[in-house]
Amino acid sequence: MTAIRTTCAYCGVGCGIVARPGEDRTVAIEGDTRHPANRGKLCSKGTHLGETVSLEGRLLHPEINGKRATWDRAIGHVAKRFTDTIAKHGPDSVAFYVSGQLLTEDYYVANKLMKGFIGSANIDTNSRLCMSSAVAGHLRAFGEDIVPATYDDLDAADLIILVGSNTAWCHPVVYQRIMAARADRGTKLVVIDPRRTETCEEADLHLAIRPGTDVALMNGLLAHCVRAGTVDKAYCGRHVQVPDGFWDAMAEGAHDLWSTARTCDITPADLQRFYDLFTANPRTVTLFSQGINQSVRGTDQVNAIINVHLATGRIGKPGAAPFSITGQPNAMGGREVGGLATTLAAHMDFAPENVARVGRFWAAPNMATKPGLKAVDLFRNISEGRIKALWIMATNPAVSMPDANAVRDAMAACPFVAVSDCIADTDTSRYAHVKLPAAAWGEKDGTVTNSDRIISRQRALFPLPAEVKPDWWIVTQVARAMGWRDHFVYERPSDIYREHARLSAYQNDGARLFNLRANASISNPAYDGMTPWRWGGTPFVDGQYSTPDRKARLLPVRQIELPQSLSQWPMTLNTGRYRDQWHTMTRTGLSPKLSAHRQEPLVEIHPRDAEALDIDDGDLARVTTAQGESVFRVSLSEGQRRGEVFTPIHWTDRQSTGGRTGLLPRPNVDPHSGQPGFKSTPVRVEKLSVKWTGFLVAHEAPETIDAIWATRIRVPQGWLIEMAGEGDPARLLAALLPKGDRIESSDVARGQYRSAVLSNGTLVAAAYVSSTGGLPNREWLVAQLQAASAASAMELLAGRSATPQEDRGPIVCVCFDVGLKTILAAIGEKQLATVEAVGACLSAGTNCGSCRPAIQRLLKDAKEPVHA
Ligand SMILES: Nc1nc2c(c(=O)[nH]1)N[C@H]1C(S)=C(S)[C@@H](COP(=O)(O)OP(=O)(O)OC[C@H]3O[C@@H](n4cnc5c(=O)[nH]c(N)nc54)[C@H](O)[C@@H]3O)O[C@H]1N2
Ligand SMILES: Nc1nc2c(c(=O)[nH]1)N[C@H]1C(S)=C(S)[C@@H](COP(=O)(O)OP(=O)(O)OC[C@H]3O[C@@H](n4cnc5c(=O)[nH]c(N)nc54)[C@H](O)[C@@H]3O)O[C@H]1N2
Ligand code: SF4
Ligand SMILES: [Mo]
Repeated sequence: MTAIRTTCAYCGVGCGIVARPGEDRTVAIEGDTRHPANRGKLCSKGTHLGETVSLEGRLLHPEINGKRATWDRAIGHVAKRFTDTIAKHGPDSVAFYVSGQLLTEDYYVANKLMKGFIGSANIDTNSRLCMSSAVAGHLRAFGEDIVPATYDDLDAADLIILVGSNTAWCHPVVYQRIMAARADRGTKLVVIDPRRTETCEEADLHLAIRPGTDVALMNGLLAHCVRAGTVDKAYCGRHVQVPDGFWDAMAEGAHDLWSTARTCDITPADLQRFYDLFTANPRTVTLFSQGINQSVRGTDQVNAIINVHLATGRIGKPGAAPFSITGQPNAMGGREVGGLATTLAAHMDFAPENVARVGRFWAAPNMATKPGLKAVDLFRNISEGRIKALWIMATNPAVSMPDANAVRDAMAACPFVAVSDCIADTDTSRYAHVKLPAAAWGEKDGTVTNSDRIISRQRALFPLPAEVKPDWWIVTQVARAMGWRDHFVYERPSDIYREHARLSAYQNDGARLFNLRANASISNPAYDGMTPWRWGGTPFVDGQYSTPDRKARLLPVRQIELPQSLSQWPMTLNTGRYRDQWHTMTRTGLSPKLSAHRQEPLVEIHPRDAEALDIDDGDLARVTTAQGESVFRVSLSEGQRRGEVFTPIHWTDRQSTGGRTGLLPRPNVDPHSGQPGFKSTPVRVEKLSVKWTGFLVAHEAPETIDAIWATRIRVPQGWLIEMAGEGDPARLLAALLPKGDRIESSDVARGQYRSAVLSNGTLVAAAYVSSTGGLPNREWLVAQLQAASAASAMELLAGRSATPQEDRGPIVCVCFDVGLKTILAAIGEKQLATVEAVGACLSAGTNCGSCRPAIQRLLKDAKEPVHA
């Protein structure tokens, strides 16, 4: 097996992978020890990439109106619909909605087609939902969208502040790097998050602030710095433009310790500890993510953080920087090509000289001269009929946009929708008139830029299957068919990369730090052999910023009054991610290993709030907002603040009739960035009473289930489907199970119905329904799907083996299949006191390490058993 060096498909950490493809699209995955982003480490998602590269569910041929079509026809059709629409209604009547999961080369040609040739800037990206507030904050403070930090700063820092980031789950390899720095040099760690996430397990201090009060917290910190003499006046004098009255505002009473603590709803003692840590450790990195960006105050929150770093001179020095960490594998590459509707290309905006410059470089006939519509406005314009043709690439807005029902209505009303995706059936592709089969990870070839500006190659491991084509090819073919034949002549990704590098260097006198001059004439072999490299060096090391006067800007930002909760919507909905699922589950959902960590979409709620609502752990609850409603399984959690609930973003119509978070958030956006405030929507939670609950394990999932609620996940060789409903359980089971040798038992008095189907002596499917609770353990039954010969009828109907089996509990370590109960038992029996000791005993946590914070939590729980 030849080793191919490539980059992980998922998050913005950008881990290097050594992949060894085998027969039949199998692949062995290892962390690349030579890649500077991960130095050989991978998290659970990267480790299990091999389980997601089969052709299951793939879109393999172009389709027009649900029928297979040739590429010629599909491309001709898309080109004609766009050309006709533009001819009739002008260039702003069409739009692209693209993604941080495209490669830089794909992204570059899509942006060029829209902004230089179609002549509109109506190309926005899912990065609008992700880090556009960080982009807007950087532009305001630095004059350019530069992330002035690298992972090396995490190694050099004495204090790391994680704000609105569940790093342990969402950027696990960065989290492990922080843990390593702590072990090596005692780096202090502060986590600022209204929830107690696993990221808090190792922190010196967790500030569970009232959501939406980050500006107050950062302003309070800055006011403290003024009082404590921590402000670097010399740095401010030389390198920062301070608006009139800025320091006077900092001296206001609202920023004293007590007022700040009250606004943020934390104790003054904790706040003082935070201040003291900050004052004592000039080498500070403040890493932030969606808890900051995804807010209607997102841009101000970003600037509140940057203000503190600028004022104290903690920027452009080793171990000192504000660090906006990116989510998607190529979110940063998208910013570089200018993929947002509000940027033009290569870190240039729509200033007339930039439009002229890019127009010259592209020899473009129809340059866009002004910013286009941001994602939420873009879909609104579709629903209002102003945009009549839409092309979606590598994103699933029917799930991931706020108020997703409205987005679905918009797509349904849009006269023409093309969707490029690698998966055949997604919630979004159901609205497509044309489906274009795109290459997936493992087939793609090009570059990505990670959170710390490292450009890495993604390399193909497998040949393109069936009629699948890379995104850059699809876009350029459409561009050529629209008449721009000579402007989109690319034979391979390196042709595009060279052009992108040349544009970044074109008439760039240093005003733009983004400059890939070194690669402007890179040869094809050099591109093929490219090793990861970082552009931009250490930005701002000389205190020179990308503004006209070369000074950074302090921005006066104020904490706004938070709205009172309404009686109709008494609680607040916070949304986010699970450790082992990626967004809308089109890929991680294929992996049984990754599906073991959380088997259902949960609504997490504080036990006292649940009590008041008469809701118990494990109940079903209806979660309702002004936008929509969905049903979740309840999980009581003391890590949740009172008045707040949390739901995961991952489940879609494809996996579930409930747990549909995307339907719930309101489409309110930040005024500067247009980023939606996904982290706070007024909400109501009610218990959902059902007649019965149950589950099904089966090799094949049934098409329909007559239940109020049904949600499915992948298990080895089949599916596990959880259900709840009102109808007649006996009828349900009859309809649910496939044909074959059926065994059943029912106890009408106790409301227990059980049924299993066998074929050739092996289990095909089994279903268990109860109206009094008390369902058998899923794990043993899931294992029966893989058994070479079925257990006895008695065992199958009982749902357990005649010989007692260990109940492992929910899986914590997916690499070694170690369950929660096994870990707790070992901790108790063998008196284990550290994560290392648990690893030595059970192997848990010793491979990818993603579960180490969870093991830490269990160790603490074992020590303080009262702590639920
Ligand atoms: N496992 C996994 N990893 C991923 C992804 C995935 O889907 N799955 N997606 C990737 C992508 S695209 C992204 S953008 C990143 C996102 O990575 P993160 O931003 O770390 O993830 P989230 O879970 O969206 O939210 C982070 C935290 O913000 C907190 N928060 C909510 N409101 C506030 C507030 O007012 N103030 C503060 N300080 N915090 C608040 C939430 O409680 C939550 O714990 O993850 C990337 N990595
Ligand atoms: N409520 C709530 N909503 C959120 C968030 C939140 O925290 N809360 N977070 C937001 C954020 S930060 C993000 S980044 C978005 C993510 O939301 P989406 O971008 O909608 O999520 P994905 O599931 O990653 O969708 C990617 C799609 O592209 C396909 N795909 C994968 N690779 C390729 C490729 O190479 N080419 C093509 N053509 N297709 C490909 C996948 O099959 C999938 O259908 O969600 C946002 N929505
Ligand atoms: S941290 Fe995990 S998901 Fe992110 S790039 Fe690395 S291996 Fe992939
Ligand atoms: Mo994201």
